[in-house]
Formats: sequence, structure tokens, C-alpha cells
Amino acid sequence: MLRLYGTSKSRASRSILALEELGLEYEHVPWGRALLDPQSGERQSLNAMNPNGHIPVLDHDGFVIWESMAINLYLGESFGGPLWPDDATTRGRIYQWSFWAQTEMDRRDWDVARRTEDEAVRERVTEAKVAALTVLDDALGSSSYLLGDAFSLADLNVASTLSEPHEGGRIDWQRLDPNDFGLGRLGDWLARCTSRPAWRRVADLA
Ligand SMILES: N[C@@H](CCC(=O)N[C@@H](CS)C(=O)NCC(=O)O)C(=O)O
Repeated sequence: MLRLYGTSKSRASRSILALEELGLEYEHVPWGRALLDPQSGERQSLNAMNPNGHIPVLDHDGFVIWESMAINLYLGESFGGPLWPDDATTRGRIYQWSFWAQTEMDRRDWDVARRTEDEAVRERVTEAKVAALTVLDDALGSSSYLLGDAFSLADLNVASTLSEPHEGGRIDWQRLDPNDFGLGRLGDWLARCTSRPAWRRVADLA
């Protein structure tokens, strides 16, 4: 039994997408707003499962795991399928891009730009973001997907870090359009990923 905790309007969407793309049966527990109340049952239960107090958390037959990318790699390894290649070098690329998404894009220090009124800070963060996105645009080259012609967990993990399903294929809370920054390959790739049926299904979830 697979149970995923966390609203789709959060980083939990990455792992919900992995469950959907892998075609797995799972129960979704859309914890979100109630977590803001330290006394709520949801908050107490979440803290008991994840000492960091964050969603998503996956419970697989009593094995509890947190961190969205770790959950997705665990799902790939456990359930395989076309998103999980047989050879170690191709899997290495999936690890590479998953860690890249976490360290180069999902940056805590960039969160300050969200809360500040200081335009200069916002501009600096946007510039840094575009520089990192250029690495991704270059890596795509003439390929449809990060590992070649087929959608893989590398694409899922990176695209879902850039744009949650309800963000309409735009990047982060700023809703950046890669085409506005001359990153056309990235724009096309992101549109390909975020228009997949799984993405549309998850956008409609609580
Ligand atoms: N690196 C973690 C980050 C998880 C995270 O920051 N989750 C946020 C939601 S997007 C959260 O749980 N916020 C509520 C809280 O921290 O109380 C992951 O990818 O799973």
C-alpha cells in the first residue's frame, strides 16, 4: 500500500506526479493548510513521520520516506518501468539531474525574493535563476528530453521542480516564461513535460 501525504499545491506534487507517471495505485492525503496550526492533528502526525516537518512523505507498507527527490528515486527503483533505465550510467544521469534540481534550482536562499519588496534583490535572484536555467537549455541541445528521445524520471524531477502542475508550465511563483529569456529549447521541453496527462490530472487534485 502506497500513501502519499501532502497537497498537490506544494513540493508534494513532484512525488504525486511520479506515482501517476509510474501508473501506481496510491492513496493521496492532501495535507496542506492545517499544517500551519501547530496544534492540528495533521501537524502532529506529520512531525512524527518527518522530523523536518515537511511534505511530501511517502508510506510504503510501513516504510516511511521523505524528501521529494528521494521518494521519486525510491519509486523508480522499486517499481521500474519505462521511466527507470536498466543501466547504471543512464541512472547516473537521473541522479545528476535530480540533485541539480535540488541544489541549483530549489534554493532556500532564493525564497527571500518571494518575501521582499526590494526590487534589486528580486532582480538578482531572477538573474541567477536564468543563469542556472541556461545550463538546462544548453543540455537539452536538439534532444526532446534530457536523456534523449524518451521522457524519463530525469525530466519528471527537473520539470516538476521548475513548475508545479497548477503553475501552467511557468517557472516558480514568479511564473517565468523561459521564452522571455531566449531559452526556447527549455520552453519547448517544459511545455512537453507539463502538458502530459499526468500533469493535468495532478493539477486538479487537492
Ligand atoms: N526538500 C524538501 C522540501 C519540502 C518542503 O519544503 N515542503 C514544504 C511545502 S512546499 C512544507 O512542507 N512546508 C510546510 C512546513 O514546512 O511546515 C522536499 O523536496 O521534499
